[in-house]
Amino acid sequence: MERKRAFITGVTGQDGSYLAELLLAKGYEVHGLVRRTSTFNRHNIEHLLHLQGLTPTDEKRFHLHYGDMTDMHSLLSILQKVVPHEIYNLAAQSHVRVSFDIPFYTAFSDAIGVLSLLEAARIVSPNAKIYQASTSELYSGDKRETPQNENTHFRPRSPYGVAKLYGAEIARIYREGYGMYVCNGILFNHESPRRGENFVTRKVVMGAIEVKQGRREFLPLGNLDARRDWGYAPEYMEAAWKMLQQKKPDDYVIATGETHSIRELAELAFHLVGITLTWKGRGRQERGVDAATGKTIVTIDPLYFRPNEVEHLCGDARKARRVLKWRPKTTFKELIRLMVDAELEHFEHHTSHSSMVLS
Ligand code: NAP
Ligand code: G4F
Repeated sequence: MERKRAFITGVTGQDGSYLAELLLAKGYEVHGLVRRTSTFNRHNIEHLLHLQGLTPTDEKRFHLHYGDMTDMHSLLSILQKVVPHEIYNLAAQSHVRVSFDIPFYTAFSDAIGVLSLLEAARIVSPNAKIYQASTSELYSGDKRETPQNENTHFRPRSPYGVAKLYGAEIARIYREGYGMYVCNGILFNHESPRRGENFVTRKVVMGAIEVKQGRREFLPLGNLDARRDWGYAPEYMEAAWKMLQQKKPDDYVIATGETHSIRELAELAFHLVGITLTWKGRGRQERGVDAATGKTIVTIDPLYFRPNEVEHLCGDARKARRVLKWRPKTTFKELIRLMVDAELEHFEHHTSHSSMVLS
């Protein structure tokens, strides 16, 4: 039987690397889109590249192709060459606060990029099943509208969210208009040791360890009261794959159904490294204090505030549970613990400081 071929955009990112791992384990031939960069940024997929070619007869099942979501010609020519059975569009400028700094670029890659890929697929690979990485940032985060599910109305609050809304809607339009197999995975926040260092879970985990080890005095954060529904990234990629194995394409919310504030996240991460965090003061003067020493170890820095905030996210993934037989396994506490453990192991081997200036 012919081997299944998958094309993954965003393969160097957190999700793309886990998805590549998953599909290779399932026997797929995997093709990933990579951007040309001056310094290599393939640390998330290095282990997969090293897995192959160990002997001259090794079959090569993981291939990388240069291209960019803002360059439709590159997408067209890769699809023409690969003719994939499945396409996973994970590439995006994925940082919400940064999208306020670079709204045009965010729109080109996260909105028009989706259109380019769909149009390229429609022309050269119309039978491919397509997964579009949609997001809980489509929702307003209004507390009165939680938990959010597939029927909750969309009202994005950032340039990122509105670019992703275009992506989600154009994906639906290609499904309904052209009969293409296109699914939106409306994924709530999902994290892992491979999470980018300027997303809050990884930043807090790294910061707590650095404070504990005396590498930094304090950790600057933004809005402590926002709430997120955090799951474990590899499990969410399993859900993405399942969406493309159904008879009919559809949209699915993927979430844990549990929500926690940034404040709770900080308390837990510091607790896991042996520090009891207590809070003093209010508003911008609020600070996190080490209960044992009285030292300030968390501060509020307006640099990390967003012009608009999605305050409250909590997903209702009952449809995915019913149709895809998917359910989250890793709890919030287990997730943060596994991130702390991975970071401690990493710190043992690397001694350099992290940089959190632009998080
Ligand atoms: P990530 O770690 O930031 O990875 C983003 C990937 O997209 C990277 O491989 C990046 O390449 C690539 N990329 C960015 N702009 C590109 C462009 N113009 N052309 C080609 N590639 C480009 O993101 P993630 O957390 O894995 O998320 C994967 C997808 O799911 C994203 O679309 C994100 O918006 C969406 N999503 C994520 C979450 C979450 O909680 N993680 C939740 C909902 C939706 P470089 O390595 O070259 O930068
Ligand atoms: O970790 P974050 O930057 O993730 P955010 O904005 O929720 O976006 C992530 O999840 C989305 C799914 O809902 C994805 F679509 C998106 O691509 C990305 O993966 O921030 C989480 C929360 C926010 O409310 C933010 O205001 O943490 C708050 N926060 C507080 N202090 C901070 C900080 N966020 C960051 N990045 N850095 C801080 O210092």
